[in-house]
Amino acid sequence: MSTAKALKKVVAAVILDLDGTLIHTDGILSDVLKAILLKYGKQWDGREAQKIVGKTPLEEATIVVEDYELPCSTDEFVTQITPLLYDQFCNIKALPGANRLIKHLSDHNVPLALASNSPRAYVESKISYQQGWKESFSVIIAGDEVRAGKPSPDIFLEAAKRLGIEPSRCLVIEDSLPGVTGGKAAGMEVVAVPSIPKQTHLYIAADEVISSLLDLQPEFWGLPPFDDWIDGTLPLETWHIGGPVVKGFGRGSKVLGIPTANLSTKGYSALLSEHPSGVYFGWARLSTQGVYKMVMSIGWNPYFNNTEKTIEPWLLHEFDGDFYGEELRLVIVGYIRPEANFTSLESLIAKIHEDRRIAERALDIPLYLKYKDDPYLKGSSL
Ligand code: ADP
Ligand code: RBF
Ligand code: MG
Repeated sequence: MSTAKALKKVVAAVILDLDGTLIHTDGILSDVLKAILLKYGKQWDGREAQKIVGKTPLEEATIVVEDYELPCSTDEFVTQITPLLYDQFCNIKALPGANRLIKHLSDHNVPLALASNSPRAYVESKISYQQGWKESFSVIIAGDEVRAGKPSPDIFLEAAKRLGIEPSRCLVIEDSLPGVTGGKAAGMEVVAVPSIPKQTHLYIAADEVISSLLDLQPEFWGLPPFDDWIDGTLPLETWHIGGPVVKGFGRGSKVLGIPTANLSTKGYSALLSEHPSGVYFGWARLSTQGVYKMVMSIGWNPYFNNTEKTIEPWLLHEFDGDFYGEELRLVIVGYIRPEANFTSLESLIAKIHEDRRIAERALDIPLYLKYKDDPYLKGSSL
């Protein structure tokens, strides 16, 4: 990103949290909880997700047993859930930007620690499925290796001690409130990457709040900057989404003069929860018409304060009319910026047009142009 904001502080080491920060543990955790609760005749409603982020497994179990009034002890619950979780660790995905961050810091020899509230055995198992991670951390410290887990500072202080670096020269990156609290209590700098939507206001203790690891600017902390941005864009591992075009909020063209062909979010909740909100771009295929450049936002559209996370692709082409019901397929190739709020509609519109210009130009670069031929856009059902 281009803006050269002031240096915040120079740090000498980075301490990373695991669940919710580097890996998308939520996905498997809610699946496993759903399955167990069903056995007790209860239905998991996802509301506890907020209460259990950043907690130790024992604390999580206590919350679930109490909330659902399960006829078992917390220990029994842990015994039941543990093998089911282990079975799923291989299915946990790295969050966008996690591999990039770990590789960048370790390539530049920045001392790196992993500090997780999860027990050591869980941590070892989870990271064994992520290529190159174990070797990148000079210190790994787990919740059962200190007297008290986060929000206590113990885990962070122990990580600093083992790294041989003063706590005040450590930068913590954390998604959860207990983690942010623990990092600050340890006297460290803390960047929060909230894994739960629309809770930014709760993270006031953090030194910076970003919406995903893609937005981290290591140079703010005196660390080597990323050098992978190209003309205002960050190349991503491509991903796909598609389906029939549905009615959206009915304000894209009307209020903004920018039509966005909405896809139904049904069936895509996992995909959407895995991808941070923000502005992305790529290629779009409309079944009857062809392949077009595309720029889109994913998220809650802070300016309109939506309650649902939606995907809003703007096809960069003038069409004669609407194409509701037609199949639309998208290949997402890169990232532009986080979602933002704006003080006026005009400034939101101006920003979206700037996104369009960035995407239009970038998609002519061979690196991105090649995905115009992605097999997904030529699917046989089209
Ligand atoms: P909605 O709120 O129903 O999504 P919009 O005002 O955002 O309505 O308009 C989106 C609709 O406009 C699309 O579903 C599509 O049928 C049509 N449309 C026409 N041109 C475009 C374009 N260039 N990009 C996206 N959608 C377009
Ligand atoms: N809405 C926001 O509130 N904040 C944004 O930063 C934002 N960025 C957008 C970027 C692009 C490229 C597009 C197509 C839309 C963006 N919107 C943003 C979403 C816009 O609010 C949405 O399309 C309308 O609300 C129509 O439903
Ligand atoms: Mg729309």
